[in-house]
Amino acid sequence: MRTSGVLITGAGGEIGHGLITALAAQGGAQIVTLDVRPLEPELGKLVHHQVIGSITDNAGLDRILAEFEIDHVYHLAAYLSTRSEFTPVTAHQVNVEGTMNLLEFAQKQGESHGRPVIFLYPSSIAAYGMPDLETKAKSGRVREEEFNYPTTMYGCNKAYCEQLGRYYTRHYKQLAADPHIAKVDFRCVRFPGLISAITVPSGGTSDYAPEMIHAAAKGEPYACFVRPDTRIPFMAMPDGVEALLKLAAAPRESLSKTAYNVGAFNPSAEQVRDVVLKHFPKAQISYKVDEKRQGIVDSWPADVNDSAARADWGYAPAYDFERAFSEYLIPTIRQRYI
Ligand code: AKB
Repeated sequence: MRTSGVLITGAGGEIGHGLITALAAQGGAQIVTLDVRPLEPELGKLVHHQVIGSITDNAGLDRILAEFEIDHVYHLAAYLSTRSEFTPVTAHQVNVEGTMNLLEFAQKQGESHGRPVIFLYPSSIAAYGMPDLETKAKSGRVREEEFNYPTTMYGCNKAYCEQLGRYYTRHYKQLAADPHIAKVDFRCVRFPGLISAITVPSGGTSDYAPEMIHAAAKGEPYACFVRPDTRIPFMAMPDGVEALLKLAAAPRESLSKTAYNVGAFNPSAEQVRDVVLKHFPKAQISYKVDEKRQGIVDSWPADVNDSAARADWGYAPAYDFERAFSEYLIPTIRQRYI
């Protein structure tokens, strides 16, 4: 039986950790990774082949094209929102030109082995832009078609790449004689803030919640950079990984959208602080608001309507706010820093 090849970019990142572990446990896939750094040894053991390189440089992708038959691409590599604001041009090169390279790679793979290549893309709530706090409070659970006016370079990159993916899947080279020329089957979720018990985030703006938890577990004081009433949706990492795997496995004909909202829980920063203090009573968690980063988070929705994901491919998060902390985050993080 032919082993299906899976390519994961940004494999050493937060989602990559959980995805590699889950795919290796599932078995039946030859995991090939592309990242600028070697994977941690424990993670490296679970993959078939590592390519060290950047998605902005096609050399690594050409090598993978020549050596492996890839049926699934999980394109995780990206600069996150805060980091992208400090280097917007580099963010565009990595987030957009890098994604173009991967879409072209997937198209060429499909042309060479003749099968569609399923392309999973983690977009973000950053693709939204709420005009003001009043509208944010009134709008509640936003739908995919609403408030698509991102205010950050990262958000613009994600929104544009969603459109690129839709082009490669539905309109690629539409003037060509061959009607079956498109080989990319692009599928995308707009992730909320993801919280992992295994890794600490870097370069994002939803990082205040995971940073607060990890600091408390380490016994370090933490100054939260957003106001206590700040509210955006979050999700436990295992649900994020499960969402990608479930969307990848869904029959193409059941998908009515290119990009899907996926929600789980949306506590205020104060509610996160309260649950952290419940588990780490000695934790010193204060507030030192960074008005500019606050502005970014205020432009993101308070919650998302994910009824389409639930209807089309059975998305159903296992962790609500309570369970995410009591059964996943706190026990695992506590273990990590003992
Ligand atoms: C970020 O904060 O940049 C990311 C995101 C919400 O997409 N975690």
